[in-house]
Amino acid sequence: MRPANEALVVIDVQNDFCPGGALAVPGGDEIVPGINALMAEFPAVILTQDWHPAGHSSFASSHWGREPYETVEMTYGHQVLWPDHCVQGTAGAAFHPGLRTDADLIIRKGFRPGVDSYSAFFENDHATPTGLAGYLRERGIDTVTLVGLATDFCVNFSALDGARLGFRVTVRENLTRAIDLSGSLGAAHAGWTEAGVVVAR
Ligand code: VGL
Ligand code: ZN
Repeated sequence: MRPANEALVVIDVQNDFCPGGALAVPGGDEIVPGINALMAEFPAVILTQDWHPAGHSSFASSHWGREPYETVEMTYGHQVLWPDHCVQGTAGAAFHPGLRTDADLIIRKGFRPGVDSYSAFFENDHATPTGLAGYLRERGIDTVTLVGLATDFCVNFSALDGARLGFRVTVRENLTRAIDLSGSLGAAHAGWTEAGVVVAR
């Protein structure tokens, strides 16, 4: 067992991000057994769950004449438009059925209609907190390992925000899978190097 200052944060291992889902990440389901095994090593395990209301502003279907994977300008900056996914209470929003869900905490994100939330720490305005940093600090946790979906979106922004907040962050990249939209995976790697995020395999 790792020391008490360490947590495993499992990002968005949900049906809609797995093959057959609305926003399927290639090989998204392949990481489930490895994540389950890794959970046993950590004294704290946190799951995140992308959790959008119907008609969420990150959905292309909410923008007239727009298609999924186009980018629009929101008040908080660029926003990729996604297929409808992880709608609250649907099967697509549920965790992959093989994922261990006996975690200490489940952080839901993306529930505000007008702002998307990739990071486990902040909404996409980079200002509104999810509460995760406070939870970790109150438990004396300063070191986090990230796994889950997708490498270049929710894992990436969680890693960068975690590092910015002063946590020691490792991405266990073999237990992530990427969307890789117009160079987003390469950009993620560059950002991690700059932010001091450690990549492990
Ligand atoms: C995610 C796009 C939209 C993710 C969530 O979990 O990486 N990507 N919502
Ligand atoms: Zn989403």
